Amino acid sequence: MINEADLKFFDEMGYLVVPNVLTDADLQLMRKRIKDIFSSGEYKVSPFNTDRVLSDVYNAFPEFIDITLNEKILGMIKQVLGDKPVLMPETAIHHKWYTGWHKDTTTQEKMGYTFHHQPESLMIECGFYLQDNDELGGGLTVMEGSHKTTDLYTKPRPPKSLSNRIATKILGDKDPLGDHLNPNHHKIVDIDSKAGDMVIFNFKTNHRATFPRTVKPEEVPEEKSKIAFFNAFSVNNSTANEYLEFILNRPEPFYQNLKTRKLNENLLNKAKQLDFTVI
Ligand SMILES: O=C(O)CCC(=O)C(=O)O
Repeated sequence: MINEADLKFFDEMGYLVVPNVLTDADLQLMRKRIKDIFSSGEYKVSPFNTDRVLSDVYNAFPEFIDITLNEKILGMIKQVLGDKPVLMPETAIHHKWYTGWHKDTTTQEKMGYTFHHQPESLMIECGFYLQDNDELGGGLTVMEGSHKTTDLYTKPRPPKSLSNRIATKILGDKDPLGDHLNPNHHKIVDIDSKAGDMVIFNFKTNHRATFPRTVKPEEVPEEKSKIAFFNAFSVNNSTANEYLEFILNRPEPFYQNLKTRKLNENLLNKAKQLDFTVI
């Protein structure tokens, strides 16, 4: 479970790792099933999926409901967000997919939404990485405390300074001095998560996928290939509906399924059983 010190850490740093949340059996089952979904082409069950990202996971693959939404997991989500947290319709699986630096509020900020700046607004991603995060990547990299600083990713990147260009040449593009990426000089951390840990992060935390350091992404061996399962939750106040309105207006293909989406019966039952909200 999460203790007071964990909650304080989450509040200050904008992320938290809870070790050993998935059982070994569930972890192996999820890895195998997800690899099968991609290798067999079953991911094409929804036209909104790609061979890298599955959206609206619970509707197409309800077998993941019991594993990723159980009493222990919801108990911890409630410790962070309070009673009746809202599961947003954004459950996703990333497969060999690596994102660059962003906040999960960057797009809404760019589109002119401001509800995430309200003091009572809080949304989190709850991720399960199905491999250790190590030199082959496979987890999350964050800027500690960046949920408290302005979103710089809404603006086009300024040209790199001379010192940054030199550092990049020497060190490669590995956040060296990062004057355009990290002007607030947050500490950058590759989160030391192990397969089956739960990684929680604030939507406003600057983050990206941890890239493999020793090989190219396409050279990561299959047994270590990156698979991550994400649930987005909101505190139970107007944030959830405002966020829903925002994603309903997002133009990307990934979000078009929301317009005709029906809530899955198993998911509704699970929400009733564990006292959380689905919209
Ligand atoms: O795939 C990852 O590790 C990063 C996930 C991410 O950027 C996101 O869920 O917003």
